[in-house]
Amino acid sequence: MIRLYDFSESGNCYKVRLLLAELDIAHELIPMDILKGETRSKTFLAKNLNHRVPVVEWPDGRTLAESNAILFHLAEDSSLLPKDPWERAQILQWMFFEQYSHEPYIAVVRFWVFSRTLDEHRDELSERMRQGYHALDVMETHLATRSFFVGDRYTVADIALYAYTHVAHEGGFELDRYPRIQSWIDRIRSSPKYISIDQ
Ligand SMILES: N[C@@H](CCC(=O)N[C@@H](CS)C(=O)NCC(=O)O)C(=O)O
Repeated sequence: MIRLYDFSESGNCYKVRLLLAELDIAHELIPMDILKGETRSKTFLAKNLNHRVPVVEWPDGRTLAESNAILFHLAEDSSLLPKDPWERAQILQWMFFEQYSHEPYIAVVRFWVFSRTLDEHRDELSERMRQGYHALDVMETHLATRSFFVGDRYTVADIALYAYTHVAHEGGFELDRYPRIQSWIDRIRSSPKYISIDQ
């Protein structure tokens, strides 16, 4: 059985938990407390030199880090990852967008709130919020003509973007401004095997 090294509040880890639930993949959860530096132990560094969760470990000892790489690998041969090369490239486009233009703003501000370190980051906050809103604007515009991000069906691109978007309000982002994103959130929540971030 595979193991998921996990931090429950992390959207990056939730992406993997959601995918595992959607695909009914048996797994063991290994909770890690990043606030206590547990991902910096020698044992964990042997699994991911970059000291971050999520990490998935296979029974033969192989490990894979980076949430979106994990989604891409675990979803192979499922309905969540199309076979078509053009659609796969579009999925990667949105996953890279998530990591470069979305997560560093929306997830990071939420983490500052969660870790009660907002005051230490006051000087960076308005720029992070501006860039986070830009990411939400891009998503809202893209969803004007489609129900999901790629190929008009639920894929790993949606899971990657959903994880931090649906909790963006926890960082102070006003999701009420984005009706199409809200409808897309509702569509993902209505998937029969959906689990919430705190489940
Ligand atoms: N790009 C990575 C980011 C992973 C990441 O930032 N993980 C955080 C929790 S959300 C972490 O483990 N931080 C612990 C640390 O920095 O020591 C991914 O998508 O998996």
